[in-house]
Amino acid sequence: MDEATLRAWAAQAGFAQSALCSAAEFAQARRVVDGQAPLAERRQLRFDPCGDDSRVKSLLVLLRPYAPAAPAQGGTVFVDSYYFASNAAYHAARALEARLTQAGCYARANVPYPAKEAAVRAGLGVMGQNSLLITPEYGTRVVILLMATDVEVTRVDAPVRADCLRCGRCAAACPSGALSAQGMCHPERCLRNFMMEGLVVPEALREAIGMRLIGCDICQRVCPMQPACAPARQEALRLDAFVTDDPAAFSSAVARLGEQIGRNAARPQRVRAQAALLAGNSGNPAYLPVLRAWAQSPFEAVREHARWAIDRLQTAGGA
Ligand code: B12
Ligand code: SF4
Ligand code: SF4
Repeated sequence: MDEATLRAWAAQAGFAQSALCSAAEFAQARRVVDGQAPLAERRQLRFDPCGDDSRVKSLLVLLRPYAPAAPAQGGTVFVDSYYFASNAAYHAARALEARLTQAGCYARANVPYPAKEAAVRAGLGVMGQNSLLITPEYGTRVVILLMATDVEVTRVDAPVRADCLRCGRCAAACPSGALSAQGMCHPERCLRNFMMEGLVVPEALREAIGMRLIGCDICQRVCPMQPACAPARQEALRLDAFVTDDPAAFSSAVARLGEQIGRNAARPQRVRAQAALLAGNSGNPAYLPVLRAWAQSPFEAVREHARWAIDRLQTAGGA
């Protein structure tokens, strides 16, 4: 298969843009910036596609753009639209992998290499100070998926027109100071790193999480490189659906969330732990009875977050 056909099939699978980067060159690009090596290990990212499988000649970089999510209001929670798009993109990449395999190509979807690096090398955009890929057409709001293939890179494209103004608005807007002037995101300070991960969230970050169930897009929202775009039309999720003592209602809310953002992301105790934090930030004392039951949970993150939420709601004048 040639590169042009491969990219045409990627478009048919629902990816707005795609491009190849050489797998051999990619391996040479390993950079360890701001002490990120332990992070890469923790996430099990790999850096040597050809070493991992000698059939691999290129990484196909697939971009799926998405519109920003509307902010949470009136009892709803924030789920960044990245997670809806990411779930859809994952399945689209699997379908493309099956089609390519059937056509006799080597293709392995959703491979664990640094996606931004691959996208920059494939000529799809540039790295921004917000530590994200900025593309000319969609700004930073793209899901990047990688597929290892045996297709040779032949294309030589014009250089990308995207830019980062180095205006510093992203770093200034980040509520937890996670972005460095060099453009690295420090995971130990990024709110997203603690959302629905099943971890006890450091106390200093709990209030800043606000009503975010999963995802934070503050450093993207303020970026002048984003194109004008209407908010995504997505189902508004209510906090009440998760902060409930009815096990069937909770399971059905989690199952629905799992269909939308992927079951791996929406695991029941993780959702409950995050919902407990959001209840604490809601200012709504109606959640206190459920939180008192959750404060006895055998799951540490649920228990700790529920206790914190109870304190917060009671201090604010709840019963
Ligand atoms: C771990 C991870 C996180 C962690 C840590 C973030 C981080 N900066 O490392 C946490 C949980 C905090 C996180 C948060 C988010 N993430 Co994240 N994350 C990842 C993941 C799984 C791995 C990243 C990683 O560990 N890389 C390891 C380090 C060593 O590599 P790196 O950070 O990519 O840096 C390399 C290159 O960028 C390069 N590099 C660094 N600086 C520069 C500068 C230049 C000029 C160049 C050329 C190269 C370069 O060198 C590094 C080494 O090779 C990737 C998916 C993937 N497979 O890559 C998604 C990914 C980066 N995340 C993504 C998203 C959308 C987010 C969030 C917006 C989610 C949200 N809505 O809350 C936030 C944004 C936070 C932010 N501002 O960065 C998208 C980014 C899309 C984009 N436009 O760039 C990715 C690619 C997921 C995807 N499949 O689309 N994420
Ligand atoms: S807000 Fe400014 S500095 Fe940050 S990524 Fe966007 S253009 Fe670059
Ligand atoms: S995602 Fe939120 S917490 Fe993380 S760097 Fe961006 S603004 Fe900061």
